[in-house]
Amino acid sequence: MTEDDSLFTITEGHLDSGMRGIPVGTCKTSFVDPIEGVHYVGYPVEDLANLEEEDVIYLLMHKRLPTEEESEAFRTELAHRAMEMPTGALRVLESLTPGSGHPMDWLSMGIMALGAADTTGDVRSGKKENLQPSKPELGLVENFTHMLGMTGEEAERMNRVLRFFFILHLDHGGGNLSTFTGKAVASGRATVYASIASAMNALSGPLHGRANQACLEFVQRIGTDDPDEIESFVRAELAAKRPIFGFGHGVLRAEDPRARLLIGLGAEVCPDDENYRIVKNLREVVPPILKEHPKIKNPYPNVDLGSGSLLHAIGFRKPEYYTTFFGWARVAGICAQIMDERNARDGRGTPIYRPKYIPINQPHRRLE
Ligand code: NMX
Ligand code: MLT
Repeated sequence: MTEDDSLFTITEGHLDSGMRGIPVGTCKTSFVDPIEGVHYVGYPVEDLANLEEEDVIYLLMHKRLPTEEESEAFRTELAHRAMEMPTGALRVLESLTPGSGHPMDWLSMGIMALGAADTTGDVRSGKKENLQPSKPELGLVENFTHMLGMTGEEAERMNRVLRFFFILHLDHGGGNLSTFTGKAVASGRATVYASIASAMNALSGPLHGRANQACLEFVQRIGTDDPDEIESFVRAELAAKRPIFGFGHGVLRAEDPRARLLIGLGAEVCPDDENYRIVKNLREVVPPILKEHPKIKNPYPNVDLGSGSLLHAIGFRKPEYYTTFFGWARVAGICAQIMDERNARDGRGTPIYRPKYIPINQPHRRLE
């Protein structure tokens, strides 16, 4: 097939169908023949069912079965990688009340705790004792700043910026990665908790929600609002094949109105802030540079360009928390879309998501 081949014609009838049969990518590990069932890299599964499980994993990873030596080496490597649970991760699981939740919840939390232990050496402890008692009647944003102990003008400024940020991040269509992921998981009738946890994992990537953290770190690395120095920095990043955070979009082809609004708010609340001044100059300097690369479809700022500098200016000094603020807001949009999908088709709900992947490099094969 060539890039211009038409694979599928989408009609009205395909909409709200859980994307049934609509090709979205290619796959090298397996395909499902409508009659013969699943094939792993070309082999019908019945041919493989009596092999060692590690050899079949090897097949999926390397696209061929291992030799005897490769098989032995692979099993040794897997055994070597098996590790004791770090104590912090173990404590997370031990802290769960016996009998509460489903074992799948424990599995998910255990995996997340392992991931946290892997990046930080151990899981972090919270500081509950520093928080003011919750007053939900204050509303989402104000209760949050109240719990942090903010008062007076500082609280007012924080409330103003956070409320603005919150509203701008609530929803962004159905196809953004986190929303799509949340709805996909929900379509299997997983709980809303499980669906939202999956959505938040999707949001955590630097090309999606974590771009707000990455963008502020980027701004701090630039460290000057001198346009020539900003230009040299951006060109060096592009030469090193690194993304210019805060620019580009999968759908938008002009400056994101949310970027304009956030930068506009910055002019009110922190016009002299060093990071904010760098952001303003990035907004001017970067688009002409990105336009030199015709493959970049949208050279303009996205929502993440200015949000980190604002959060920093109002007192949130740890960029690694910024994506949690994005997620805090986006949960609402994702839940709303999940509810809509659950109510679709007279309450039967959208069917389970099951897009089609076109098999490549998987000729039919049989074991001798
Ligand atoms: N910096 C460097 N390269 C870029 C950028 C950018 N800002 N935007 C697009 N490209 C590249 C992209 O990597 C791709 O390269 P290749 O063909 O080598 O894979 C090429 O240009 C074409 O990409 P597009 O079709 O223009 O964009 P796509 O839809 O694939 O990606 C983003 C959209 C948002 C992932 C991409 O623009 C990007 O990586 N931006 C920087 C990260 C960022 O700010 N993300 C936040 C998006 C908003 N959000 O909150 O989710
Ligand atoms: C979002 O708000 O989710 C981002 O702009 C990404 C997107 O819409 O794809």
